Amino acid sequence: MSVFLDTLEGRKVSRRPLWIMRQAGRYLPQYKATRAKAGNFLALCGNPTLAAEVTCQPVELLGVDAAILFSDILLVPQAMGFELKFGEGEGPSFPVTLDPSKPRWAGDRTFAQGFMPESVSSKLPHVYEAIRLCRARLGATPLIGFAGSPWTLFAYLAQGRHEEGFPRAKQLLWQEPAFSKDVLEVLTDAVIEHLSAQARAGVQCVQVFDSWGGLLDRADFRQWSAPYLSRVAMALEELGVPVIMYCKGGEGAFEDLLPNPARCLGVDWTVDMGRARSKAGPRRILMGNVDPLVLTMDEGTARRKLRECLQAHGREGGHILNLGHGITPEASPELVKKFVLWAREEGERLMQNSQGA
Ligand code: 1CP
Repeated sequence: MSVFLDTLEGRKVSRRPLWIMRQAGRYLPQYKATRAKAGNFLALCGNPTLAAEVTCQPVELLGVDAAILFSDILLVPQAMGFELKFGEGEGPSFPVTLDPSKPRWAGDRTFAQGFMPESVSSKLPHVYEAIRLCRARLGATPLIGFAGSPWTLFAYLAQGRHEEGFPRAKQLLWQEPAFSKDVLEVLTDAVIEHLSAQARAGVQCVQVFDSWGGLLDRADFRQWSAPYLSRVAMALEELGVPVIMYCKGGEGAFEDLLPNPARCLGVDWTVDMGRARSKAGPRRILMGNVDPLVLTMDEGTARRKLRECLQAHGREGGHILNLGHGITPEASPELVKKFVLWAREEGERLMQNSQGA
C-alpha cells in the first residue's frame, strides 16, 4: 500500500503524504521538452505515451507520493461537442458558447437533448489508455484521476474563455435558471461518466476541481455548485473510489462542503488549517494548503511556511500535504525537490511526537 492511499483509507501512517496540484506542468523543463515533442498542448493530451510520460515526471524527478494524470478538465466539454481552441500563448477558449435561445445549447448534435454520458467516454479512449500506461510505469505509486466541477465547466462554456468574474455565467444562472439547471445536470452526468471510466482504467483516487466555486455568493454556491458536487462524489464513493473534493472558495465554500460525501476535502490556502480540522472533525481527510507562491521564494521562507501548515493542522493523522492551489509556472524545480524532502522530515517528526505524546 502507499502512504497516500493508506491516509485516504483512514489507516495509520508513518508520515504525511504529499503531492502538488498541477505538479506536471510548465515549471518543469522536462514537461516543456515533452510538450514540444507533442507539438502543442492538445496534441500532448491526445497522445497516451507522451501524456503518461509527463504524468510520471514529477514522481520520478521530485519524489511526490502520488501522480496525477496529465489531461485537462476542458476535454469533457470538448468530448460533448464543444469546439475547444488552445492558441499558442493564450488560454483555452470555446468559440461557441451556451445559448439558451437555441433548441440545442451546443454547436454539435452530440450535445442535444437526450444526451448520453457514454458518448463522452467513447470520445476519450486516449485518456484511459494513458491511465493504463501510467499504472504500468508507476508501480506502487498511486495515480489520481480528475475532472472539473459542473459549475466550473459551466463557467467556461457560458463565457467561452477565462474572463474576470465570468459575468455571462452568472447572467445565465440568474436570468435563465431552468436552462442553467439542465446544463449543470448534463455536465454532472458527463463528469460522473468520465471519472468512472478513469477508475475502470486504473486511477485509484479522483479529484474534482471546483476552481471557480469562489466566484459564487454563499446562496448561489449552495444552489449551483454544491448539489452537483455531492452527486459526483456520491457516485464515485459508491463505486469505492476515494474522492478529493477541492474548491477554491475560501472558508465559506469549505463549510458548505462539509456535508459532501467525498472522504477528503481540499483546502485552499486562505483557510486556516487548524480551524478547518476542528470544523471537519477528527475523521475527515483534509488536503492542503500551503500558498503556491512559497515555491517561488527562498528556501527559508518555503520551509517555514511548510512547517506552519503542518503545525496549523496539528498532530492528528488524516492530512495529505499539498499546496492550496496549483503550482505556478514560476516555481523553482530545485526548491520543489527540497520541499518534498522537508515534508518527509517534518511530517515524520510530527508523527513521532504524536506517538510519544
Ligand atoms: O501551455 C501549457 O502547457 C498548458 C498549461 C496547462 C496544463 C499543464 C493546461 C491548460 N492544462 C494543464 C494540465 C492540467 N490541467 C492538469 C494536469 C497536470 C497536473 O495537475 O499535474 C490538471 C489537473 C488541470 C486542471 C485544470 N485545467 C483546471 C483545474 C485546476 C486548477 O488549477 O484550478 C482548470 C481551471 C483548467 C483549465 C485550463 N487548462 C489550461 C489552462 C491554462 C487552464 C486555465 C484557464 C484559465 O482559466 O485561465
